[in-house]
Amino acid sequence: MMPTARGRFITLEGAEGVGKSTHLPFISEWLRARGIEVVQTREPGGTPLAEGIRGLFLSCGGMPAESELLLLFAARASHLREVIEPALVRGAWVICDRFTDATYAYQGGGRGIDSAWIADLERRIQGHINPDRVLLLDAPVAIGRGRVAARRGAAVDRIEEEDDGFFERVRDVYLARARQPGYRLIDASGSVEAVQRLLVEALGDLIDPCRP
Ligand code: Z5A
Repeated sequence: MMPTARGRFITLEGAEGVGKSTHLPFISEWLRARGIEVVQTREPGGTPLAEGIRGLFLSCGGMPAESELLLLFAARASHLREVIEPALVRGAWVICDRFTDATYAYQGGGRGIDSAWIADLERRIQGHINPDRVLLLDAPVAIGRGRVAARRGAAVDRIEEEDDGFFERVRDVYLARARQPGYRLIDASGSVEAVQRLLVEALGDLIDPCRP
C-alpha cells in the first residue's frame, strides 16, 4: 500500500481586522471543494488546554511579556501534539488562524522580546513542523483598526487596547518576515471578494504544483 502523503500546513496571519476570521472558512471550503480533508483551527487555541490558555492570555491584566511568550508556546505545544501533527500525518490539510509568525510580530515587534529567544522556543517546541504557506493579509493599521471598531459592541481584549505604535511595529515585523520563501503577501485593503481572489491565486501552486 502507498503511504499517505503528508498534508499541507497553511497559516493566515496579519494584524487585527485584516480579515483572517472572515477568510478562513472561505479557504477551507475552497479546499474541501477540491476533495481535500481540511482541519480548520486557530492560535492561541485548538485544544481544551490551549483554549484555556487563550482565555488567560486575552484577559489577565498586567502580564509580563515573558509570561505572554511562554503561555503562547505552552498552548502551541498542546495544539501541535494533539491537533496539527496528527492531522498532517494522516494527510489532512491544516488551516490555522495565526501561528508562530504572530509571536514574532506581537511579542517580538509589539512587546520587544528578543527574536532569538522566540526562535529558540520555536525550534524546541515545533521541531520540523513549519507552515508550507503563510498567507499574510496586510492593510494599513488604520484600516484594520477601523474595521474592528465598526464591528465592536462587545468588550475589547488586552491586546486590542494597545496603541497604533504597537500595531505599526507588529505590521513591520510581519512585512519583514513575508520576504522569506513560502510567504505570500496579500493586499487586504480591498473588498472581501478582491481579497479572496488573491488568496486563491496564492494557493494555486499547492493544489497544482505545475502552476508557477
Ligand atoms: N497573539 C499574539 O499576541 N501572539 C501569538 O503568538 C498569537 C496571537 C498566536 C488573538 O485574538 C490575539 O492573540 C491577537 C494577537 C494575539 N490579538 N490581536 N489583535 P483574536 O483572534 O480575537 O484577534 P485577531 O486575530 O486580531 O482577530 P480580529 O481582530 O477579529 O481580526 P481578523 O480576524 O483579521 O478580522 P475579521 O474578524 O475577519 O474582520 C474584522 C471586521 O472587518 C469584520 O466586521 C469583517 O466583516 C470586516 N471585514 C473583513 N474583511 C473586510 C474587507 N475586505 N472589507 C471590509 N470589511 C471587512
